[in-house]
Amino acid sequence: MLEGALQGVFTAFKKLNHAGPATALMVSVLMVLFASACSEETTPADPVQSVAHTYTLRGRIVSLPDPSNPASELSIHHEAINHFKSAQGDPAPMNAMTMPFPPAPSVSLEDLAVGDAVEFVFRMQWEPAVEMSTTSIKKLPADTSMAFE
Ligand SMILES: [Cu+2]
Repeated sequence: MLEGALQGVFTAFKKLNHAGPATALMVSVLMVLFASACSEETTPADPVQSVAHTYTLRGRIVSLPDPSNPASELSIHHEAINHFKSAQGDPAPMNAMTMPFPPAPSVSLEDLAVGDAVEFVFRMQWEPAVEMSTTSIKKLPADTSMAFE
């Protein structure tokens, strides 16, 4: 899905480079529409726009980064994300699943353990480059149960 979205953008930019003024104008108009439909962070003056969506999610920690193992990572079994959006801003609901949630450098995982129920903020950036980051995370009460449990 990510690759498809990126492909579309690259194709659009390629066309933009070789197109005449009318087409370039049309593409600009489309990009403005796209930006306004697609929320939180946009920088309209920039030819390569930033497109990102932020979600507050719940899940259970499956693994934590281990400094002695570079391949280790924060992964979380997250609840379904029914309001997840594609790069174009279209609904792209995600089922509950375990996946990596790379923490932003400012985020501390110190108090967390595998099996903890957590609430966390996930930022999905699509443009100018695909980038996923967990911008905050907090432990929920031990008796919290998830929708998938
Ligand atoms: Cu997922």
